[in-house]
Order: sequence, then C-alpha cells, then structure tokens
Amino acid sequence: MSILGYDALAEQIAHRGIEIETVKQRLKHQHIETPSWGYGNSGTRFKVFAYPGAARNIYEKLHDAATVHRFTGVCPTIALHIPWDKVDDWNALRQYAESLGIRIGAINPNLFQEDDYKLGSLCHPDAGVRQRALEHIEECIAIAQTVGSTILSLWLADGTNYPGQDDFRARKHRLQECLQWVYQRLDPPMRLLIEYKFFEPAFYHTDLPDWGTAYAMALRLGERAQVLVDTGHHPQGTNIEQIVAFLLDEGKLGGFHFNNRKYADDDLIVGSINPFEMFLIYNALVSASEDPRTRASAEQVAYMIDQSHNIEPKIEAMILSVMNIQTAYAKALLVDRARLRSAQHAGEVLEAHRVLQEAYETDVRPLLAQVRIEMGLDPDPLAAFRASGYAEKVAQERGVQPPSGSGYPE
Ligand code: RM4
Ligand code: MN
Ligand code: MN
Repeated sequence: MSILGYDALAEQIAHRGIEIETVKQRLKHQHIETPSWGYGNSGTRFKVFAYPGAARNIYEKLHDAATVHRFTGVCPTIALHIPWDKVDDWNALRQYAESLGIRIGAINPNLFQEDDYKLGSLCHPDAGVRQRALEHIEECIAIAQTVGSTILSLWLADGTNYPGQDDFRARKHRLQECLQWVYQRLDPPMRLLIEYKFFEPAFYHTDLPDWGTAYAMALRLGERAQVLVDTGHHPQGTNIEQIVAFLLDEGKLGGFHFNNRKYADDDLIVGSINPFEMFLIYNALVSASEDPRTRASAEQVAYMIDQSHNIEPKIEAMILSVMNIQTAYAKALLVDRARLRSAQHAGEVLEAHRVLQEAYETDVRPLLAQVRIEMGLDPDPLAAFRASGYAEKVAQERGVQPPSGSGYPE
C-alpha cells in the first residue's frame, strides 16, 4: 500500500533518471537540529506575549524538542544557549536528553546580555572584558565536552553605533587574538562555527558583518573553524545559495541557522516567506554532495534552526519549519542533474533554468508522506501533533509563564 499520488510521482522521478529509493534513503537520514530558545517565550523588543505551555526551563525544552523528533523523525538533537540553559549537573542533563531519545547539539555562548558587553565582547576595547568573554566561552567548551557536543557556535553582537566610536583595525586584531585563544582550546573533533550578521544590535558596523569576514577569520584559525550561515543575516537581495556553493567548495561551510524573514532578522518559520530561496540553497547542497570533489565537505554540514516564535504556537512552528526544510531538500533531490549539466554546457539558458523550475514545481507531498510512513511516522506530523493533545497537556501542566521584559530569556 502506498500513499495516493506516490506511484505517479515515482514514475515521473524515474523519467528524470533518478533512483527513488536513494532519494527516500537520503530523506530518512536528514538531520535538523532545533534550538532550545525556540521553545520558550520570546518576542520583539516591543512585547513578549506569554504562550500557554511554553517551556519554562531546559528540561521542558528538551521534552518539547523530543516531541518534535517523535513526530518528524529527523530532529534528534537540540542546540543550547548558555547561560539561558545552564544547569548544575550537565551529566544529568545529558542523560535526561538520552532518556527522551535525543542528544545535545551545538553549544551557543551568550556574549551579549551582560552589562560588561555594552561596547562588545571579543572586540571590546578593555582587555578585562575580553578576558571575561573568553572565560565564558571556555566554560561553554567544557559544557560541550561533558554533554558530548562537537560544535561551538559563536555569534557576536559586537559592533559600533557611530562612526569614530572605535577603530575597525584595532577591533579586528582583538577579534583575531581572541578567536585564536578559543581555537587553541578546541580539541578534535570539536568545531568552531563563526556566525556573521551585518547589523543589529549594533547599527553602524558589526565586527563580523558578512560571510567573507567570517571566512577570513576561519581561514586563519584552521581546518576546524568554519562559517555558519544564518539565512536571516544578510542584506536584502543577497544571493545566499552562491555563498553556500562557494563555502562548500572551500570546505568552509560549517552549518546553517535556518529561519525566514521579510525585512530584517525576523526569525520567522523557515520557508514561510521565500520557499524558492530554500530550494536553491538545498540545490547547492545536493549538487555539492553529488560531486566527488565536494562530497565530504557537504556531508559535515550541520543543519540547525534558529527561530524565535512571537505569536505562533512554538512546537507547531518548529514542526512546520522542519517540514518546509524537508520539502526544500526533497525538491532539490529531484533536480535532473544530467540534463541540467548538458543544458549548462550547451549554453541553453532557459532549458537549464527550466530543469530547476521543474524540480521546484514538483509536488513532493506524496513522496514525503511515503517516507514518513516507511519511518513508522504519521504522514502529516503537524496534524498528528495537534491530535496528540500534547499542547493542551503542557498548557495545563506548565500554565502561563510571565515572560521576561526583553525579547529573550534573562
Ligand atoms: C542572534 C543569532 C544567534 C542566536 C541569537 C539568539 O541573532 O542569530 O545565532 O544565538 O540571535
Ligand atoms: Mn543565528
Ligand atoms: Mn536571527
């Protein structure tokens, strides 16, 4: 018995010379990490609306993340943010995660919520503040080692608000020195992922504004320093798939923070505003994974969601994001690459374009439904989650937690 529409789709896929069993295998092995901070209350700088049942602590966040994994089957890890998720006993937390069938993923140090960080953290003019930031990172490395995580994910809020406020080159040197210090403390296989963002909270300049700057830093450090691409962190119109292709080719794409935006760093549900962009990003990834020269580079990419849900149900938002990522990946796997290459070589501009369009326009819902059934899951994770009563149950147990004043936990 197969899902309605699956057989017709399988036939269509075979016509493209694509092996459907391989496609299904790859979809079953997809791994998307969800962020602990996506399960708690969060909001904008104007208001944080308390959500009934929103996770109140890291144990509840792990429970919610495990629930997302239970319904999607592809989210076995959760990223932590320190000190938001700080506990006394990291071994116990690790065991609790494992008892729920998940693991702890990337560790994210928080270098923006202390009074000391007003002028920056690793780029701060005062060496004492820089040292304090480094000690926090060192603590995060120790946490990562205890919980069995191999990724230290670094995002800096560093920057200035006014021309002349500080010296660009001096800040660059402070950053280099600090990153060097951090990198020396990372034992294999741990990787340092460097995230960039061109504005906010600093508005005149940020010290790691773009992928090129993060890449230059990573290059100086060594092989286990790589770039993290957060899809919300670029100026409007930036060609993210080109950045992805370039970094993959250089072995420097460490991972993603997926989210979607309309205007700024909106952290909306992945694929909600621009699903075509997600498809093109996955197209770059699949293309690299099918090329022997870049296969290894593509295989070590970490896929993480970085979202904050302001008005929507948090767990549903996470499940929907995961489903949209699966859709983008499935469509990218259906690109007829042989036909694409020959059209590209022949200079057939629109034929090449149409090969991509054809894959993008393919309705992959029957394929994903079939994959989920074969994984022992419900073909519609969102509907299954709603029907499970989990949201009502936690709303009852956890109640409405008064949120913190800022957009993030305190
Ligand atoms: C930042 C950045 C980081 C995330 C914080 C919460 O904008 O995207 O990755 O850790 O938000
Ligand atoms: Mn991010
Ligand atoms: Mn963001």
